[in-house]
Parts: sequence; C-alpha cells; structure tokens
Amino acid sequence: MLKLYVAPGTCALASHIALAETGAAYAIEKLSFKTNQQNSPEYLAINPKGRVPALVTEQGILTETPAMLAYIAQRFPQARLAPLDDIFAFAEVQSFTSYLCSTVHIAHAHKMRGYRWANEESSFADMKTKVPETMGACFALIEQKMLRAPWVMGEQYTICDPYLFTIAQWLEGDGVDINAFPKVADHFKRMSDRPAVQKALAELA
Ligand SMILES: N[C@@H](CCC(=O)N[C@@H](CS)C(=O)NCC(=O)O)C(=O)O
Repeated sequence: MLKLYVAPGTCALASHIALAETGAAYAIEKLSFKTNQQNSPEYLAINPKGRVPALVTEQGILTETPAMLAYIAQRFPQARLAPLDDIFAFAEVQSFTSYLCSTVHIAHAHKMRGYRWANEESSFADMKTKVPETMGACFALIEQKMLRAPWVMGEQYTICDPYLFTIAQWLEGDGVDINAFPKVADHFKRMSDRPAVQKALAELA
C-alpha cells in the first residue's frame, strides 16, 4: 500500500487529495513542523530534502509534487486524473503543475522561508512584503490564461485541480483576496465540496 508523508497546511495536500480521488487504499504519516520533525534523522532517511510530501511506493520513494501527481494519475488510470492517452494534453497538465511547483510555490515560500535565499533579517522582511504582489501576479495569470473552467484543463478534472486548490488555500495568509479572481474562487468552492477533498482534510485534522 502507498504511504504518503504529509503535514497540515502544506503542498502535500495536493497528492493527498489525488490519492483520495483514486479510491485506492493508502496510509498517511503526519509530520509536525512545530517539532521540526521534517528534519529528524528518521524522516531525513525517507526524504533527505527535509520536506513533505514523500510517497513510499513498492519501487522506492518519490518526492516533488508534479512527479508524484503524475505517478498517482498513471498508477490509477481508472480514476481518470490525467489525459494519459494524449501526449500533448498530458504535457499541458505537467506544464501547469510545474508552474505551481517552480514559480507559485516559490513566490509563497518567500513569506516564511526567506532564510533560504538571504542572510539578513532586513532581506527577509523585504521578501515578505513582496509576497502579496508576486502571488497576486501568479494568480492573475492563472485566472486569465490558464484556468479553462470549470476545471483547470476544462471539462476533465485532473491532477492540476487538487494542486491549484492546495496553493489557493495559501492566498488569504499571503494577503491576496481570492475573490479578485472569480474563476479561481469558483474553482476553490467546487473543490471544497468534493468528497476526496473533505476526506483528505479530515485525515489531516
Ligand atoms: N518542490 C517540493 C516542495 C516541497 C516543500 O517545500 N514542502 C514544504 C511544505 S509546503 C516543506 O516541507 N517545508 C518544510 C521546511 O522547509 O522545513 C514539492 O513540490 O513537493
């Protein structure tokens, strides 16, 4: 059985929801960031990056949300979480998940994790004040150019959707009003109603 390492409020929720969407059995291992469990020797043996998520499979351990989401979609094709028979459409899915991972998540991380990129306290404060602007710009682009509606890829629900929902959850704390982006706000509401989302959130509580 697959085992997913998660922590509340993190990007691990995307893979968690995707797993719940498949209907397959899986196990959740919850880490506490309060006690820095992500950097404990036990967890570093699972994921030397000291981050969540990590997915333990029979073949080995996977990290990085876009790769994990693609793995879940391909492992459980009956869940129809990606257009697996259309290489261009699947590349579009990966383009979107890569954007969330490499640009949007990084913009958000400048709020709490400035120490990754600078040493001075004043630099952290400066990075923090930039977050509403950068996250706002990312979501303006998503709203105007990427989110086809009703789902990210249009009519078919895909792995892009739990990932967008997960990152949209951070907007309020990042000082961005989701209602400035009507399609994103509508997507967020419809995602909140999905049984898989409610199941994943309940398992984190
Ligand atoms: N690129 C990775 C990022 C993983 C990541 O940064 N996870 C955060 C939570 S959202 C984390 O574990 N942070 C712990 C830390 O920085 O100590 C992915 O998309 O899976």
